[in-house]
Amino acid sequence: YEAIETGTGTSQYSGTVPLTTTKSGSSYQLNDGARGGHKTYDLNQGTTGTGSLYSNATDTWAGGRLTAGVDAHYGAAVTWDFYKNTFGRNGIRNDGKGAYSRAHYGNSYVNAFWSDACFCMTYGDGTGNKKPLTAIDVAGHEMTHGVTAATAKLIYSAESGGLNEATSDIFGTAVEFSANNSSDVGDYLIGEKIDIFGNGKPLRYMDKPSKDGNSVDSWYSGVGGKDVHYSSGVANHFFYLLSEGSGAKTINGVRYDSPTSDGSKVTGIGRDKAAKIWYKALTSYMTSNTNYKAARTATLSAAGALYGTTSTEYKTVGAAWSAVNVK
Ligand code: ASN
Ligand code: ZN
Ligand code: CA
Repeated sequence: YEAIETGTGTSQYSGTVPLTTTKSGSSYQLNDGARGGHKTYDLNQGTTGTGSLYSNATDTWAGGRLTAGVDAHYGAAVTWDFYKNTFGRNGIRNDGKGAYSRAHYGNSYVNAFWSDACFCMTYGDGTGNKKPLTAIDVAGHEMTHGVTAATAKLIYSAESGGLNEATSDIFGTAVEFSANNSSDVGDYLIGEKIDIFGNGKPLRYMDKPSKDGNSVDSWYSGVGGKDVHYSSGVANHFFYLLSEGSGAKTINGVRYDSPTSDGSKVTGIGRDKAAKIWYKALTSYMTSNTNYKAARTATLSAAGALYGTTSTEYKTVGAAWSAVNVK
């Protein structure tokens, strides 16, 4: 007999978090029976297979190799809850089945990735094995690649690849806000907790993507030739403008200043509505070859279906795309 339990974990980035676990015999496992049986494994620096399912004598998870497992298990739970509570989506493939997560991949591996082949999430430990890439926005980003693969299937190159990446940044960010975690608060920065550069700077900025030195703030002919993590800037910027509007703004203590490519002013409709529009576009209107111009059409169709074509929401979608030069 296995019972669903609620344990407590000490995470690396999110403070003390609740964990849904399973009691099996006299020990506990990171096996989430409330979210499709999502399990978290310790790869123990390996790079293949599943390593070992995290288990512990008590339901209090803290210290050593457990830490990255705590973040990974929690990140999968808040991502599941975001999709369920916000869109009624029942897991990554909307079939009620949990994926699984693998922590401690490789040695000083500075990346995290989703794989459709294993239907699983994998996290490296970062530089010197000290900064696992297990923060909430990274977990939400990676698992969203699974959602995109199950829906629009945006091809991971050229403009559709930028849209694929942006979809992961958009919902990774939405997961981070929805988790409402006081140690890892919501922001429009990507990877601000994992310190990949070692200087405290985030990987990406949605209010002004060019702040990272590589991403683009607005569309131009040939933008699809950029790495997908940089061409994504057009859509990340669109999403920020649609949510929060142009100009300066402070949210959860972070200062943003979002420009427009044509000097126009955009008034945001809020991130919840913006996320609903993007999700509807992703799941109803985008296809594998959708490019930026087609994304404009897809999100307008989504806003029209959700709010009507004479709504402020519909008009702001058009204004926000125009502000990133997608006309
Ligand atoms: N962490 C990266 C990403 O999700 C892995 C990759 O380059 N696909 O974008
Ligand atoms: Zn990605
Ligand atoms: Ca973030």
